[in-house]
Amino acid sequence: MESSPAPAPAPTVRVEVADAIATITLARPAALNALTIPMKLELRAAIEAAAADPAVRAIVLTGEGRAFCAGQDLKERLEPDAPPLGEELRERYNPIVVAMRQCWKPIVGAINGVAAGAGFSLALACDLRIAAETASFVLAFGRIGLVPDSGATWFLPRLLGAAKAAELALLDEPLTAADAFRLGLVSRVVPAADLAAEARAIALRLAAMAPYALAATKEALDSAFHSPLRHALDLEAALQDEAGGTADHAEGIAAFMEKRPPRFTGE
Ligand code: T3D
Repeated sequence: MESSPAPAPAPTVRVEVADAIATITLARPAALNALTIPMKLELRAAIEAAAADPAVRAIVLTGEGRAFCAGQDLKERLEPDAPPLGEELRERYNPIVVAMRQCWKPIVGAINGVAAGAGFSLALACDLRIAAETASFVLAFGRIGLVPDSGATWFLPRLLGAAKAAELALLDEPLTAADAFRLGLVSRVVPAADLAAEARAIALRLAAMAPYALAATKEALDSAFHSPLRHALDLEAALQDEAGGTADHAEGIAAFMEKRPPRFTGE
């Protein structure tokens, strides 16, 4: 008698698309959404699919349960066939970060709980971050004899300045949500019960804006991180040429003249 095929493993990343927003939820709550290899592949695929989906104009990244993401699943690392760390970064972590930064749609991190290790890095790779009062952030790499990765050493000095970045990275100092707000790492802190609604409200605002202008703004901000003023000015001018040629720009002007809200279509 033929045996029936093994059931497919449960997805560890959930995606819901509604009202032009893709909500991507890390969904291994019993392990604080620690990242396994299949989960990393699912997360990258989810981001790339949302980036390519014409029905999506903004993305929310969040976690299920009491954590945002506890970083690498340390139990998986103990498995005998665990790949070398550098390979894991090059082949699975780094492509997620690149997909998030190359995605031309804005990504709102709804940080619902602890963001540790590469989970902190994922939060940093979002365009905007809002946090529940119960959220916290810790690099945690030093505690296990590792180097902050998945973009943490790139994002943190740029977002917080060199001194604070060094304190977090070298001392593994944890941050509460209130600390993160004070440092400018998150845009707002809300009661945990309000986080999903607040993230949705921000994503809805973004989804109603002119998509090309948002994409070009994201590109200009990223580029400015590492380019001289002269280059930033040139890039702004080139992107503005493009934005100025869109139907959405014409619609924005028309709406202003007619004293009504604009209806941006992405054209
Ligand atoms: O491939 C590579 O390794 C290279 C890439 C590395 C990137 C990285 O992310 S390295 C950093 C990895 N992450 C960590 O070191 C964080 C480890 N976790 C913690 O420090 C703490 O769990 C937290 C600060 C995140 C939360 O603490 P707490 O007290 O709220 O929860 P807990 O009791 O420690 O954890 C609850 C459960 O989640 C527990 O499982 P159990 O005992 O109830 O069955 C714990 O084992 C599990 N868990 C938490 N973090 C991880 C994890 N399981 C696997 N991997 C984890 N990272």
